[in-house]
Amino acid sequence: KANAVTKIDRIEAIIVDVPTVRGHVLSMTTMLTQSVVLVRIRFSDGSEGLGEGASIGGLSYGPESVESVKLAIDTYIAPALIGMDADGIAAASAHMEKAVKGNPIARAAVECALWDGLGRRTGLSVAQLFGGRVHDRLPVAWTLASGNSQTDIDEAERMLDARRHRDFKLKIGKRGVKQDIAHVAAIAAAVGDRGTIRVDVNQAWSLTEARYGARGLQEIGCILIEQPVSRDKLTALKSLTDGYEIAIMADEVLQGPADAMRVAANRSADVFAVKVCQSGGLKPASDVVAIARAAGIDLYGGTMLESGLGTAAAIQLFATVPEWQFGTEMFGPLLLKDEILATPLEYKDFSVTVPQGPGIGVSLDDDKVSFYRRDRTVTVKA
Ligand code: MUC
Ligand code: MG
Repeated sequence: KANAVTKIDRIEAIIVDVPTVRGHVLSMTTMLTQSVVLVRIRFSDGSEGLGEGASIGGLSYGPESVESVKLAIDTYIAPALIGMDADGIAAASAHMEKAVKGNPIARAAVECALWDGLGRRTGLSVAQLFGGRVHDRLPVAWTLASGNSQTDIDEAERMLDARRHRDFKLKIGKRGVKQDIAHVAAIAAAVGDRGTIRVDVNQAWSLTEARYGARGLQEIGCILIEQPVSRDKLTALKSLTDGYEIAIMADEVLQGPADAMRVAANRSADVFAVKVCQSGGLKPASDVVAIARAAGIDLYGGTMLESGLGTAAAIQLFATVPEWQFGTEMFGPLLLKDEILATPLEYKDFSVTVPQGPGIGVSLDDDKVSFYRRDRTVTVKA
């Protein structure tokens, strides 16, 4: 039938656990493994779409975990979407928002898979579906978070030598502010003019600590502080933004366009960390970008430490945005000990190449997925 509508037939959500290359020490937890949810949608014409939802450190980073993401998809999102028009992403997203409040990471994983499916069916990349790329490559920062200053300096040297990264984000907030400033100062002095230094506090500071931290960090040449205070403390965030030269970036506070509007309305931050998962999908993330651009807020392409799949999806969208004043941190797959894409993303010359090809432009290595899936069945020979 020429005009038969392609429908959403089946939505599968798989939790995979992949060890990290080293312990990733954050203010709230230390990650030894990254867990993500891979989503595969099968459509009635035989086509497929892939998406990914990730968070960081179980429930220590934010209100969703991979377990809650899988539950929301299996129990609420899949039944609501099965049978809907595969190409009607706006309708499916509206339906999903009606069926599931909050849970942006779960919604994002499914929405990404719908865009991937549409791209594969039409032969267009997700970047093309979002207006076309304006970049072939994007700059990629690296996070130094071994928990030890000298180990971090050695790691930074290796990244500079390999021309893999020159912008470094340091995870702080676990130790006292004074110790943290000394740690950042040591790394900043070692890196010198070869790169830039930023920090992510992951909400750990009170306003008083943050004031002391902002003053100290700007004096040693650190260029940005990410989410210094709790995501509930918008007034505190604004007072830091207004009070210091160092750029203040919003991360955890941005759970989609409505939060972006709230932060932009009072100009409570200088920069948005745009995260596809945290925003609720590619389209809402593009709305967050639009709000920032309209408000004169700078942009940074953020990650939830997705594997190559979710990272590639975000790269497709980020490639359509003219200016990322603070670059991106699309290094997720490089923090993982093993690659689950059939062909890894290309990292060189301090940047990542935007994948070519329809949809998100990547495919999974099915053997790796079988190996790392949490519910894998191991067959033992008798
Ligand atoms: C975060 O809070 O931004 C992003 C990079 C990284 O190392 O951790 C994440 C989480
Ligand atoms: Mg952050």
